Amino acid sequence: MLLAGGVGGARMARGLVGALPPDSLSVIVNIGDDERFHGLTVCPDLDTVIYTLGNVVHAQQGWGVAGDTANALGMLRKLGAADTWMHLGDGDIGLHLFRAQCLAEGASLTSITARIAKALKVKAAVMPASDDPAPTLIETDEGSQRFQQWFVQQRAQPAVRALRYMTDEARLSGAAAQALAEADLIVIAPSNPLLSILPMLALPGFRDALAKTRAQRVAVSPLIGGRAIKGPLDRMLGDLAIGEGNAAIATLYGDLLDRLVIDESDHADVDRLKAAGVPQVQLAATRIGDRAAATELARAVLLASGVELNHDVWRTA
Ligand code: FO1
Repeated sequence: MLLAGGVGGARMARGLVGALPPDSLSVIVNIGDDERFHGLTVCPDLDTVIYTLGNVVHAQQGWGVAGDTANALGMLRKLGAADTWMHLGDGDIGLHLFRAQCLAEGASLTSITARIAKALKVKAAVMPASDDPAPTLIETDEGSQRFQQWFVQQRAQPAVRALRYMTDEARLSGAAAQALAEADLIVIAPSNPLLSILPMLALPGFRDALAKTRAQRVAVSPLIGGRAIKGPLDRMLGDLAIGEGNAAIATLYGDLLDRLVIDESDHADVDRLKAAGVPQVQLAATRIGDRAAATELARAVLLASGVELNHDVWRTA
């Protein structure tokens, strides 16, 4: 079972699918980035995980559909539509039209996501953390921004003064609660904790489910040498005075972890992390450069957890 958001989360999911019997993996995905564009509900983290596991993702970008055209977006721009800074390809819009139709018919985001994953030949169970909208708002000196407005339109430049997880009206979905209760191992992907993981932990019932589960709970740090591999995390930690490096990650996850996986180049952090209360610290190669690296990292995490590996994959690689 994986908790994921963003491109780092999708790549970790792909690594786990390479190391496990695919139908033994559930991926609970952040919905705090979800936003409406042109009347359609866009779920970037769900779609990025599904496109990645369905092997159709635009690999260099990490999101969107490989080889996608942008004719619809071109027409929207010609018509002077708002928010065309969010690059939505034609194939991607096809998926958003399908999701909008299903939502209009009263289907839950969980059931729609399962249908999309099946249609795109994704074997892992991919599910939203909640069926209810729970947007993440970014407070900057210019006021409160929707996530994509800050992340994409403003390229995450404005300093973050606070984050608001609008989760009061939302609930942990039944499917996600069940997956958390039944898991043997819960891996928190090397996603941005502030933008992809904490929005899920803020959902009523999520932290409680993580505290009560019998599963081992392992997080992979998204930082190497205190630097984010991708995205604004290290700058945000500074803006929000949360600390830096792996110690800041341990602080953010608090007592929800049984083990923190950090990059082998950060071996000097081990004693300090244990002194700060992290029960176990594992060293691994956490840079997910390509599919092989993602599978290698997944195997290292699974082996340390004593989880039965998918040996024929093991032999072939
Ligand atoms: N990221 C960008 O930097 N620019 C974009 O225009 C953009 C469009 C987009 C469309 C659909 C989608 O699923 C993701 C998209 N992303 C884009 C990535 C997205 O903003 C991020 O992946 C997440 O929201 C944060 O991880």
